Amino acid sequence: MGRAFVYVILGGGVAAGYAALEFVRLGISHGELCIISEETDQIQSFMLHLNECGDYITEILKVAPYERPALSKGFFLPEDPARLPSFHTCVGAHEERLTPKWYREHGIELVLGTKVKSADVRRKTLLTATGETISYKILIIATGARALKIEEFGVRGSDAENVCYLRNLVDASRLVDVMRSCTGGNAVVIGGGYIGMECTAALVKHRIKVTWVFPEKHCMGRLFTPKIAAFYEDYYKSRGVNFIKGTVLTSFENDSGGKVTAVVLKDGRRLPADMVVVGIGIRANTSLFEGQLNIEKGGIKVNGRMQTSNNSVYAVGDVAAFPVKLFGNDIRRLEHVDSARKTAKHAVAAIMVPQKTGDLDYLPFFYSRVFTLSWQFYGDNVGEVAHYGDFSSGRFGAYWVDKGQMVGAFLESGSREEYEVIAEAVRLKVTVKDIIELEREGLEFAMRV
Ligand code: FAD
Ligand code: NAD
Ligand code: ISD
Repeated sequence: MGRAFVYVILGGGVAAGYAALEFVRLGISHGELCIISEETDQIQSFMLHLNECGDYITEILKVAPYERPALSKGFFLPEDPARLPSFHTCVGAHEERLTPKWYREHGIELVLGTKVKSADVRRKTLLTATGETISYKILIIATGARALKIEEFGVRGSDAENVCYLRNLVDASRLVDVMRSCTGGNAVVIGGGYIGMECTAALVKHRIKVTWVFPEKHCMGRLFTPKIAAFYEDYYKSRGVNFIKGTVLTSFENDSGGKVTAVVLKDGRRLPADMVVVGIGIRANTSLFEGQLNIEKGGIKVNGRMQTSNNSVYAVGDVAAFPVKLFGNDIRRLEHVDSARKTAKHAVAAIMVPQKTGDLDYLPFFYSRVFTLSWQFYGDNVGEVAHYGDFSSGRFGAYWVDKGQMVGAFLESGSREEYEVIAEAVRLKVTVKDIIELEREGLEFAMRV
């Protein structure tokens, strides 16, 4: 059994949605494009389990591409939380909202709730878990990443009903259910990165007391300086969050039903817990293509047109390792939504209008929103750091300067215009002669550029 398409997108996350919109804008015909994704929502996986006449049910419960960032933000609001269909792509970039109806109207085949088990790039085929072979002329790999499990670090217990991860809609729905059952109780959050930071804020808003545990000296070690981290940590402390740093989890204690009742740390401490959230990083979903395509930095290596080592195959989003022109074409694998959106659009342009499409010129952009705080970062966090502003009032920022040029900029609580100017200063790699003067001038420096 098999079907053939001109274009196939493997993966139905953020990048897939933005790629689909670009395909339509650039003029594909009905029946040319297919998106295959294993992602389901909680109700769908439940129904698939129970139901014999699954076709009708799965048709109405399909999960078309959505804005994954919404899961740790709007989806977790205690009052009036965001639910699909409100955050389908591409609303996160203030573009059209692509509902299942939109895909139907544009003749795009959605093969959802379906995992691709193997790929053969020589034959240009994908084999699904349902036994179907789908062939393509051009493939876009948009398989994203999976959350790392504690078992990969030798700790058991991920399957307990009150241990939560967060990567997809099923995880998010489960986390909401567990949070709602733990109001007034204790949570332990493991991992000091984005998931730890955003989930801790959500737990506090659900009136759960959080102990946040991570191995580094400060939170968000991949991006924040100690001074920036100290501001957010103080804010979290003011909201009742307890920090345990420089250690990791070694085991859980469980009740007779298997539920976790306490977390045991390497430093010997034992933390009573009604629930646990684990956010210890991700691995890009490259396995289908290992041995067939070039891999670098844990991702599928592509050129500036998002093309892999096979001419008919492109890779975008979290799974792609691509040359960042601004950093001298250094190969980077970014794990952020803006990069997923822009690499996806660029790949489609390179496929549909190759003569007009050069190499992507991308300015890395990361952001987060927690409680009433929000920050944006542009560029690269290497070199010397110049902090500026007033850390006590929450109006502050930082610049990173490498070899006399501005390479990175961070700002808390900026206006749209302020974010635009810091982004531009990094894009232009403006020359910085005196770092002390830069610190003194702060935002004014970028405003003058
Ligand atoms: P994904 O969106 O992960 O999509 C990959 C898709 O491929 C999934 O649907 C998956 O099921 C499917 N798939 C994988 N393998 C197969 C297979 N074999 N067969 C079929 N389907 C398959 N970034 C920010 O910049 N700002 C934020 O505020 C932010 N918040 C986030 C909050 C959360 C909770 C999470 C988890 C991430 C957040 N991110 C954020 C990161 C951002 O969401 C990712 O960078 C982005 O989703 C990457 O898009 P993608 O399409 O490459 O991968
Ligand atoms: P992360 O890489 O941001 O942080 C991982 C954290 O886990 C680090 O503190 C690390 O030291 C710690 N850790 C690693 N191994 C550990 C271990 N064995 N035991 C205990 N701690 C360990 O990853 P994350 O927070 O899990 O986020 C997952 C993905 O989701 C990332 O790609 C991230 O970019 C994305 N995300 C982004 C945003 C955003 O951009 N606002 C929000 C949520 C999620
Ligand atoms: O990029 C994003 C983001 O941070 C969200 O919360 O998209 C979502 C929403 O803007 C879409 O509802």
